[in-house]
Amino acid sequence: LNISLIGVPMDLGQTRRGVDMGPSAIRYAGAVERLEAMGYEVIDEGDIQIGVSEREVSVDTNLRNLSAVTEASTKLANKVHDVVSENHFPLVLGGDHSIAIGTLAGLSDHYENLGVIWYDAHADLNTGDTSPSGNIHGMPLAVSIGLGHEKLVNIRDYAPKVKPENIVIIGARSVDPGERELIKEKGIKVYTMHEIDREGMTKVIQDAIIYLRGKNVDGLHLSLDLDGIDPLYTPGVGTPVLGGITYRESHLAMEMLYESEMITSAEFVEVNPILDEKNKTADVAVALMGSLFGEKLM
Ligand code: DIR
Ligand code: MN
Ligand code: MN
Ligand code: MN
Repeated sequence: LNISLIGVPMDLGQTRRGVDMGPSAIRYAGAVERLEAMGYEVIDEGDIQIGVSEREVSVDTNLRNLSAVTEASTKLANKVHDVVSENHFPLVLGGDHSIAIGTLAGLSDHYENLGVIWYDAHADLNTGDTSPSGNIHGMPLAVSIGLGHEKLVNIRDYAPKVKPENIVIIGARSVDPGERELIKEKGIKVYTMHEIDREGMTKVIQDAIIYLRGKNVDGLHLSLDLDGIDPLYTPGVGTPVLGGITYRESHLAMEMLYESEMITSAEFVEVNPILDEKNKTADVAVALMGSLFGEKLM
């Protein structure tokens, strides 16, 4: 298996600076070396070029930096599409979570029925109407099911990218009222921290795999927001929320996903080295990549 690493130094989907250095931080933490040591061929495709921040919110939308995010998402979508066409595994490094709009737009037309695991403290299901912040990093999952600004929804000229019933959210503990409505309305599968505490991560991942197999997904994307993990382990994120998934539970989750042989693409997002302690968060991202790609002690 060849792995194509794609960096996306995007920070325009939210308002804290520094997350654009995420791809560098993850490379510095040894992502390429870690995967090569496991026998994979790794092609570092470099970084997607990101435009500049629009200082004013435009008149027709409350979405911040809509043009720049649309442009970057389109470039990323095209890159991801090319990489999958070559039969490489796309491994996308963020950057804020708005980049998932591009990743999913590039992935989904390769599949009849793409599944998505959204590992996150948040649901990222806001639209311009429900967003409390105007930050596009809180919207990528809504965009991918066809809801939100048409510029984002129609990237690569098709929509929706993903069916709501093919999505599984894991680790949610900060969900906005409009997002809660949408989860109910669309019947989106969510394992909150409550289920993880109560049933354990083993059961949660087993159930998620059974659920997605039942939907006959023919590809499975892992979108891992480092704020899904407790800030004790990953402090270098823009919107930390206490009470998150532990380091060990996350390794277990990645190991079980590897064993499922279902994962066909992944992204690691929201690593912000300015807010971090000695690159701890990028180190965790790389360690989790190890488990996701089958690293074993014995
Ligand atoms: C919040 C925060 N729900 C928003 N979202 C974040 O702005 O829409 N997503 N941080 O990862
Ligand atoms: Mn090749
Ligand atoms: Mn997120
Ligand atoms: Mn989040």
